[in-house]
Amino acid sequence: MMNNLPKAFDDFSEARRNSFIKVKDYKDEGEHIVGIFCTFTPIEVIYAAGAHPISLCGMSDETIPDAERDLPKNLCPLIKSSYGFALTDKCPFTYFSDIIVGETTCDGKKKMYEYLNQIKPMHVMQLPQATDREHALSVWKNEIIILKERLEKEFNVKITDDDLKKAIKKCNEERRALKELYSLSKICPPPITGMELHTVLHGASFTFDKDEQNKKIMDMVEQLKEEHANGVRKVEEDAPRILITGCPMGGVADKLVPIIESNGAVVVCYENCSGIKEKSRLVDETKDPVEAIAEKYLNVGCSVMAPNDNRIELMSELIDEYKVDGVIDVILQACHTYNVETRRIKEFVTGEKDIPYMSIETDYSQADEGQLKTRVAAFIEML
Ligand code: BJ8
Repeated sequence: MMNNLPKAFDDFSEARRNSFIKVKDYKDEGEHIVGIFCTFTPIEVIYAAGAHPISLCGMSDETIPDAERDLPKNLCPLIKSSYGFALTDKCPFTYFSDIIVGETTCDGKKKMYEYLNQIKPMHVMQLPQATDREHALSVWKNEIIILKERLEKEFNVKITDDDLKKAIKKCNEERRALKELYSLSKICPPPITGMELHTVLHGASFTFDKDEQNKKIMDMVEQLKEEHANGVRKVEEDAPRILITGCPMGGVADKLVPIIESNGAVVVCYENCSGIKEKSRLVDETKDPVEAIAEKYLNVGCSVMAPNDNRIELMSELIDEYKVDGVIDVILQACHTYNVETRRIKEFVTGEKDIPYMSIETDYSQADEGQLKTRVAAFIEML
């Protein structure tokens, strides 16, 4: 693979580290930071309150032994790692958060929030997982209003409909720019590798200045398209095209994606929360802002929803649009909802879409690297 990365790529690979400094600057200037954990968090409400949302999801096993003093060993690594960072004050984002917003998604997360609330003020949104759409929508709308009122009280501000509309516009602009970026991988062969794509998406989730970020992304898209048109190729024409689905990839991408790509395949699409899952649908800018925000987030195809038809619907579109040759479903150890859902995903992928599927259960350690290399190589061999 050729290494012709646009200059802005370095900014995204350093974005998380740079944000550590930025978050302190914001605090020194009296601005507010809101820690978040999940794709269900309606970040528009946080922006409308004049605050900065930042992801607190733990992505390394460094703090897991500390977390296991309070939490069971057989719990998802994302939950343990996140809690461990808060417990040990090792994450500046958690340390500087004025308040943390969580949702009642999986059981492990919502029970962990009870302990996290002893370290930091928390606001937990009750996520309706009901199948009755009208009922769920009215509950979720109400939860958004309760969040709005909590932030107004915490930060002594008044959030107007106009503030919400401006925030919706800002978030939609970011979604549009990111869509342009990951849509590059629809090209055969893609002008960007899966690891590069992950690096930019990951970096973007830690970038505060969204206008600057959008510009860098659009410049990068133009540059990569131009190079591709001029015959630059970093991926082989016949490289098998992989879609990754399942749990968030923050803590496993550095281990798994290089294994996939060093075996001659290329990751063209991340359907999960590290990628397209939240970005694929915009918030309707023409509707009442609370209603529009509620509708958008309730459509997130996460396995905590039952039934989770939205995941199947999005995967179906993505498999076709990205001309996917094989699907890898990544399950973090002890994530029951994604683990249970593997059967439905496998049946859909190998049945209706008629392409190969494999599931991988892993954690943040390097212990299974050898086993992953063997299994992934065998999977790619048959594509
Ligand atoms: S919208 S995927 S970010 S809940 S992996 S903590 S589900 S046991 S992270 Fe997630 Fe929101 Fe869904 Fe996305 Fe629990 Fe599973 Fe762990 Fe998970």
